[in-house]
Amino acid sequence: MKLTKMLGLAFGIALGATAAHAQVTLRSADIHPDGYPTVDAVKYMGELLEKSTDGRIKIQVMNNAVLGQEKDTIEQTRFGVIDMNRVNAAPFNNLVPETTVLGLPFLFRSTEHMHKVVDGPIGEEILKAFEPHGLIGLAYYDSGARSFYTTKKPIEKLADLKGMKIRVQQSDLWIAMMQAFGANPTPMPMGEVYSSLETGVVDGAENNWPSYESARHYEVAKNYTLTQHSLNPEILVMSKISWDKLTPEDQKAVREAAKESVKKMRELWTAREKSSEEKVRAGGAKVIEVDKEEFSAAMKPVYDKFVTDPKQKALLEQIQAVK
Ligand code: GTR
Repeated sequence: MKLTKMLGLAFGIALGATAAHAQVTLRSADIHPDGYPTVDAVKYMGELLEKSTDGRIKIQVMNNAVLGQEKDTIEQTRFGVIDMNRVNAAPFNNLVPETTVLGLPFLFRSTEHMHKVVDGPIGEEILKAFEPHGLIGLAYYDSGARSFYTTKKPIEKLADLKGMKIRVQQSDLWIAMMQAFGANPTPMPMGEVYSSLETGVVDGAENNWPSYESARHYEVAKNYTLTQHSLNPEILVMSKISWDKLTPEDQKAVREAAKESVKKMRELWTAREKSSEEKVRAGGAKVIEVDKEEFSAAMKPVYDKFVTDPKQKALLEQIQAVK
């Protein structure tokens, strides 16, 4: 985006928010299409917020990546050009290292375990870590389990990944994880994955059922291997610049609406995981079961590399101790 346009947009928001009781429309980015649970959850949050602020604060969800791919929208959110952003934890890893622990392979024992962690003090601590980087962490949304999918050779055992070009999210953790699996990681934004699979730039990628389905990756990569290697959640953030323009009461209303939308998101997610799985199976995806132990056993180097300082070690131990 051109600088003049960026400034214009930022200035527009500033003007709207200066006068007391001014109308504020918070623009929220998402790469996913209409009807994707994250998109609908933020829309729902907007409805709640509009009600609780007597119509003063609205949210405009700008999905389908109209504001750009995730790495770029994160930067724009830090600069206050975009007010809110719903992004997976992975693209935040390099900026906010505290988020890295959430994506560690085979960390969470179940969705319930992940919920307990993000809903509790550990989750709060990680959300707070966004602030020095110009972002306010508002909430965690579900993202299910990520599994591999490939265009040609199916992954039936760990050795099948050897040398395969696998697309990963733009995060050092994810690059290291693919290397530990024996694959050749190719970081790129989600928007480039379909054509990269189609043209053979990569041999495969990995994602949850809903993204595999909604981005139509199953059309070009039909072998879906249930490794379920990470339950990395989605994170909803707000620009600190936009946040600072709100009164403390309105900030509270934003936080409450965000937290409230989590319940809705979880319902939407459970339903969508099921319908997406059905759709891709009906669409010809071949689903492969594997011995997850074998994949998990290869992950020690990832933990050794990313859980290094005492703070991270403590965080990891706390997460593992959550029953
Ligand atoms: C999806 C996630 C997106 C994005 C995408 C990806 O599951 O919802 O935010 O991170 O994965 O792989 O790039």
